[in-house]
Amino acid sequence: MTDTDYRSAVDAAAARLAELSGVDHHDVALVLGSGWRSAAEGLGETVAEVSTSEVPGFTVSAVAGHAGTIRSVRAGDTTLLVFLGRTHLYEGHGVRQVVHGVRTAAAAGCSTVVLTNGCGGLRETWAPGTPVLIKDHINLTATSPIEGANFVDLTDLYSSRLRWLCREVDPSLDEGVYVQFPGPHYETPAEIGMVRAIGGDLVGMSTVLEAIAAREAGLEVLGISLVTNLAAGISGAPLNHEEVLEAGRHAATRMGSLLTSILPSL
Ligand code: 8IG
Repeated sequence: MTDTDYRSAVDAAAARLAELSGVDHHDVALVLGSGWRSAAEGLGETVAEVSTSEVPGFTVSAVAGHAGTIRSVRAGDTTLLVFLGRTHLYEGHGVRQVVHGVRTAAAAGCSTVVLTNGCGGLRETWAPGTPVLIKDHINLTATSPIEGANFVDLTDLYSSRLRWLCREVDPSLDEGVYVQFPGPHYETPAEIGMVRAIGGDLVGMSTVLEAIAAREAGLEVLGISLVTNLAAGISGAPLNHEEVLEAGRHAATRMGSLLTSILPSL
């Protein structure tokens, strides 16, 4: 891979995925973030499971709870490409690595991507385990996955059509603005005060760069956050990675049925 071309790496990844899975076209990509892993069970019939280490261009993750696996799943007439785990910006491998999965999904034929994450919530009514639809984002990473002078429009990035479909399935779903910080440290209470002031509702360390790359690749994007903790300074208690993972595990059943009911209508 040269400095100016990621295309060949993406095409190689999609070709290898087709070869390993025996499925040459996928329809919908699903990226499962922290706490979403068990939501992958029951989505459909797993046709193939490959490790990201077998597919060109993926970095191997070292964070607990973020193992890199890609599944090809048949759900009725839809073929899903399910990414269990993602590369985060804070791992330091660069933005291309962060968005390699989304670009590979587009090259594999996907026209829709569902980006999920675990995050901190700013509204006290969002108890740990509450899913929230992402309606927009604020990018505080100071970077972009777009290379070159491609002025990609981000209006309605988080498809209002797909959010509407979700709320038809589950009218109790709230919506919020997701703010991506680089991490890996959590925010200070003062930073959460800033997030509130600029209109953010959810804070996390993923999703935004992937959503931008997905839009550039022409995909329709659905973003769903799972609030696993109140953002720093809201409850007064310190944030703990194990608690965050535990809240996710508890909410997984609800997330699984949410995904199962919306995927057929995507
Ligand atoms: I899970 O409170 C999870 N990920 N930045 N802040 C940020 N990322 C998170 C948080 C949080 N909780």
